[in-house]
Parts: sequence; C-alpha cells; structure tokens
Amino acid sequence: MIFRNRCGYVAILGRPNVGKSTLLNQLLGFKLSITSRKPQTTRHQILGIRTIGGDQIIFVDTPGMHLSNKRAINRYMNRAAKSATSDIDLIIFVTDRTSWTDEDELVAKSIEDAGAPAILVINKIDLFPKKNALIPHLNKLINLPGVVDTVPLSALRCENLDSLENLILKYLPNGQHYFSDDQFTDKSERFLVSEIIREKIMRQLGDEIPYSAAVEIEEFKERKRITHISALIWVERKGQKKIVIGENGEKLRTIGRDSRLDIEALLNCKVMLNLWVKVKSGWSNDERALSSLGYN
Ligand SMILES: Nc1nc2c(ncn2[C@@H]2O[C@H](COP(=O)(O)OP(=O)(O)O)[C@@H](O)[C@H]2O)c(=O)[nH]1
Ligand SMILES: [Mg+2]
Repeated sequence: MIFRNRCGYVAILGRPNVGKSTLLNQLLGFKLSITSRKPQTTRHQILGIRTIGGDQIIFVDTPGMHLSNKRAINRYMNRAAKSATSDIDLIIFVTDRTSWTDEDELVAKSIEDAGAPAILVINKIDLFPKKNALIPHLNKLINLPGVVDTVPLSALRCENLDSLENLILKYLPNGQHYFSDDQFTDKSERFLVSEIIREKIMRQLGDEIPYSAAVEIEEFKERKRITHISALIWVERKGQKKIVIGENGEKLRTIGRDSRLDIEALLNCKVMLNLWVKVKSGWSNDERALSSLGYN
C-alpha cells in the first residue's frame, strides 16, 4: 500500500448559476451546499472536506462572482468569492457549455491573479446534443492563463466526474491533512440548517423574494430525542411577508415541510421545525444588519 498523504485547498470558482454547488455536492457524495435555478443562491464561502485514504481535498465553494456591486450583500458575496482565491492550491473554474460572458472574463482575470493552477470545467454537457462542437471551444479555453487542463462534464448527471477527480489528485500537493478524517465541513449544524431553509425559500418563491430573504436560527435544542428548531425568515417588506406565508399559510407550510425532511436527513434525527416571518427593511443593504445575520 502506498501512502501519499496529499492535502490541499481547491477553490470552485465561476459566475453565478454555472453549477458550482451542484458539482461540489457530487464530488463530496452528499448535499452540503444549497443549489437552485436562481443565480446567487450561494452567499457564503463554505468548505467541503473529502478524505480518501491518504488524500484530503478541501473544497471551497464560493458565491458566483458577478458584476453588480450595488448592494452591500452583493459586495459581501464578491468579497467572499474573491477571498477564496488566496492561499489556494488548485482552482476548479466552472463554465457553462459554450457560452462565454463578461462575468466569465472577470473570473478568468481573478484566476490569473491568484496564480494557482486551474482545471477548467465545462459543465452541463447533458444539455449539449453535439459533443464534437465542444472541441474548438475547449481548445480556445486551454490557452487561458493559469488553465492547465479542461474537462467537459455534467455535474447533475454525474457524467465524467471521475476524470475531474483524477485530475484534482494529480495537482494536489503533498502534505499533512489539515482536518481530522471525519470532519466534512467547517460550518456548524446551525448554519447548514439555516441554509436548507433558505434553499426551500429560493425554490418555492418567485423571482423577487429570494434575494430579499435571510434566515436566522433562534432555537436549536435537543429534547427527548427530538431536535427543536425555531427559525426567523427575514424579508424586506410587508408585501413580501404575505407572499412567503402564502394563502392560508400554504407556502410557509411547504417550505417548512421540505426543510424539515432535509434537516432530518442531515442531523439523522426527528425534527420539530417552527418558522416565523419578520420584516427588517433594507437588511440586504445594511452592513450592520448583514453582520448580525452572519454575513461577516
Ligand atoms: N442540466 C444540468 N443542469 C445543471 C448541471 N449542474 C447544475 N445544474 C443546474 O444549474 C442550476 C444552478 O446550479 P448551482 O449548483 O446552484 O449553481 P452555482 O450558482 O454555480 O452554485 C441548478 O438548477 C442546477 O440543478 C448539469 O450538469 N446539467
Ligand atoms: Mg452555488
């Protein structure tokens, strides 16, 4: 048996909605980071740790880098994405099929600045009928500064993920493990629970609300083998509160039920979940409110 003892930080970068969090969850083999069809689902930097024998890969999921810097929350997300490129051993640069936008260009620039080698992933190839048409695009991207390899894959359908994993191990530096072998993230259960609830809000509600919602865990206690959780959903306006609650409380019940099922799977125990909706006007553009909601 050969013990190689490789260990390193691998940042997953890309513009919003290209499938970074989906890819992270598939590489880890469980759902750590929340995903949805809406851009900017991931707001925080989050570590996903995978230990395979002598090797430990520490993935860093990031909010997508985007051009809008208008609100404080957008600035927070861009900072979180940008800071993920310092002290990194390897970058996975995720792009979506053959489209190439100004935001991809922004990511490419920050990769050049970061100085770590980057594996370029072309995601969502399941949506691409003619795979041959990818070749000229691949050939173009391999010449980007910092890019050392390219892999077309489908994160959602688990196509070609093993090629990516082999490449990651190829570029992972030798070194002692930073985390114990049974640790899978740097985040608390409380944080992961609040993220699950936010995911259900993102998935259940129309376009306007998700960007205006934040979740705060008020109570998290185990009593008689049942974990009791109370959470506040903060929105910015009264009208939004009505939408989140829905007719006769229907929406909030669905959000609560879907959340509870995922939380039970995460914590591996029975959960009683109480959700409340409150209005805190302008929280997404208020540095102090942001920091009290954990965005710091
Ligand atoms: N068809 C397809 N959809 C994908 C794939 N990977 C991710 N998605 C979808 O793309 C959307 C954005 O994914 P997410 O992981 O949240 O993107 P992120 O913003 O980059 O973290 C979600 O609706 C995913 O289900 C893929 O390989 N194929
Ligand atoms: Mg994400």
